[in-house]
Amino acid sequence: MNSKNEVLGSNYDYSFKVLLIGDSGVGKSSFLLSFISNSSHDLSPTIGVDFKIKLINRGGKRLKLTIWDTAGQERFRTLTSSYYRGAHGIILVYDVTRRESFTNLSKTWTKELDRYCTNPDCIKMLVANKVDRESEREVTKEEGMALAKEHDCLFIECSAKTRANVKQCFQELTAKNGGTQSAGERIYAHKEPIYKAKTI
Ligand SMILES: Nc1nc2c(ncn2[C@@H]2O[C@H](COP(=O)(O)OP(=O)(O)OP(=O)(O)O)[C@@H](O)[C@H]2O)c(=O)[nH]1
Ligand SMILES: [Mg+2]
Repeated sequence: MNSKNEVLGSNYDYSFKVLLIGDSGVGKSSFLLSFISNSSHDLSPTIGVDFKIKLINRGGKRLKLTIWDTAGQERFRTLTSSYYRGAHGIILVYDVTRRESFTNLSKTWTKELDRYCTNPDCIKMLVANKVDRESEREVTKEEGMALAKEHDCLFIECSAKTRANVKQCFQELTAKNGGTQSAGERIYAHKEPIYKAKTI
């Protein structure tokens, strides 16, 4: 049985709901595609909300990740707000080559998160995407780390295009007992994630 069928057959121990948020065009869908299918190609803006499932191994347990990919466009904001509920992990994405996508995190996205996220133990991860475009960078790594610290987020710099640090991002997010230092900057020592045990 392949992993897809295992998921469909509910062959997992825990489930973990992840939400991707951030401005339109920062690369949320590309990031997810890069994690799920090992590929990257140009995508159209997301309409509403999409989701993907991936089964990973964590400490000998099978963890089912359900990753919700929201549209960054403002016209979908009312719809996407309902998807924060019950999230175990939230990934806030910005584009290092577009400062506005970074300032909008403070202006909009962290406020949305505080308003709609119902899980006080939710793990937050700040993702600086498109680091492959280093010559066009507008936001430094230090600025990203400072914002992550301010909002109690983990922090990682990634590229959905080259797939650099994409897998590590999800490993960090779902790491139990503090996880590994690895490529991510562990800014803040989070409590152990509260996984939702499978109910039969
Ligand atoms: N160079 C580079 N381009 C990227 C990267 N990630 C995404 N892109 C490009 O950025 C554009 C927008 O990517 P999307 O993944 O559609 O962005 P999104 O955040 O899902 O946008 P919405 O669905 O509108 O919210 C596409 O042309 C991608 O190919 C990256 O890491 N590096
Ligand atoms: Mg998208």
